[in-house]
Amino acid sequence: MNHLIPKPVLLQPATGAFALNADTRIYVDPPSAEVMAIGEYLATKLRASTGYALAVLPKPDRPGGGHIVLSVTDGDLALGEERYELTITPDQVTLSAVQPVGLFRGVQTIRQLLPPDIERASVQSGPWQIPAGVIKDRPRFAWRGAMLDVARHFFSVEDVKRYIDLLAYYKLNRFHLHLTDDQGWRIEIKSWPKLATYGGTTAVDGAPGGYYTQADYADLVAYAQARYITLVPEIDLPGHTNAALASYPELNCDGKAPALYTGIEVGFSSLCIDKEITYQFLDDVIGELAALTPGAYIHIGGDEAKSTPPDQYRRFIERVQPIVAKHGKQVVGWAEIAHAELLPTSIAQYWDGEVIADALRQHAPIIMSPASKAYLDMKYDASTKLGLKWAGLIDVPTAYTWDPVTFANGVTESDVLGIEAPLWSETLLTISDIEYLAFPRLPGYAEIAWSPQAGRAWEDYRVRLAAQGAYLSALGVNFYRAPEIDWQP
Ligand code: TNX
Repeated sequence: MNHLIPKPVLLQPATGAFALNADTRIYVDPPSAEVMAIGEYLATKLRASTGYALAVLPKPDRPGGGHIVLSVTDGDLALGEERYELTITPDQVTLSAVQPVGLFRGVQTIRQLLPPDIERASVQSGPWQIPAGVIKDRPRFAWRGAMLDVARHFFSVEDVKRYIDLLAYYKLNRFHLHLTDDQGWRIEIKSWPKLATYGGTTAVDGAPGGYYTQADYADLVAYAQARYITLVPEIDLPGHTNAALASYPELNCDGKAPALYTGIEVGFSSLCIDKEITYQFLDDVIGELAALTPGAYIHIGGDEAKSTPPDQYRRFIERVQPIVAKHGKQVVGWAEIAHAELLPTSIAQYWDGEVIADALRQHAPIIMSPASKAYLDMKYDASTKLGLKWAGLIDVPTAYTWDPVTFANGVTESDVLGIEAPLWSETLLTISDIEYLAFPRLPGYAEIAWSPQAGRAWEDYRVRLAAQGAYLSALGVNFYRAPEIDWQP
């Protein structure tokens, strides 16, 4: 039981084990469509490797022994909507939660308590034992995120789904999709079609471009939603907009469209702040995106707007926020947005340097993504081929050993909404590249976001991470065998 990541709040091992067998059923209570779907999700994960039928059924009055029971029970939501309790005896596995989402998080714990072969795609020999004990668990932070940049390089719907699956496995609940940048616009906007059909054709260094149709995007949103992950789409503004400026000359102050861009410089592009059409454009783009996005948030970027004069930048951010609000969404932006007057609901995402003071002054909730700790695109060490190093080298201990609350001066626990690990894709071409930089650092971010700070220590974590290696292998993840970890075969 001692290899779980993220580490549960409370774990009491007992003697004996529950054994999954050909007669095991998954009983759900209540048998609503939502809870049945969670039962099916668990069954699907377990069927491939066990070969068992694992029927998902409404819980009968007398379930008898040998089964897994998932129940939503009454309880105070104020104590944590995602919390769950898992009791394993040789006779039964009982997972209960106050909300379906808690069951989904607890199901990930069940997966990790089974032997690593459980994650294989073909039938394995077992045996399939779950050690007896009790777990009571809930997350530290409400925002436990990962970001993927699909603008510098484009990734298929299938690749993105695989990444979402891996985030779900570590109990993350936000997936931030960086959809637009200088090198490519990746989401179909019906009222401004050339954004995707022209602005989406390029990527860094002449790699193939691409974009998500609105149907593709809706598919990703639903896929994340089925895993209790909120997709947070980002349209990066007012800088990082060369692909848009190249697609529509009227968005440029001089009325001339620049060429498409395939380099990796930042800070050279800006929307035209004093043209009204800019705001018509934003209303259309944000309107279409909001209509496709059930989650509460739209990320407006706001970073590195080095070609937008400061006064214009402030005016711009102050005009964009009400547009997002009008379409029923809450603003998230890189922490620079706090140089402007924020709406009371706007969230600031901290990434580097001095810019946190303005966010604190305005009492904006803060997502901590400090580049020197949480940037998945930084190299592990000087010999890492993929990735960048402007924020430093981030080995696995460095990625794990920080506290989001004490990291930046002046921040207190109540300021911090949570953390997010961004993965920028300048150097990444394939899902295998994504996996190599994300793993094994991502499980550490998941633990920082979920587990109480007081229970976290590197020496304990490194042993648990070593055990995770077998699970990552079984999942087929191309992870970096960090030298600080005694990986098990
Ligand atoms: C900075 S972090 C950026 C991105 C780059 C990244 C590369 C941030 C908000 N902006 O545009 O892709 O560095 O690490």
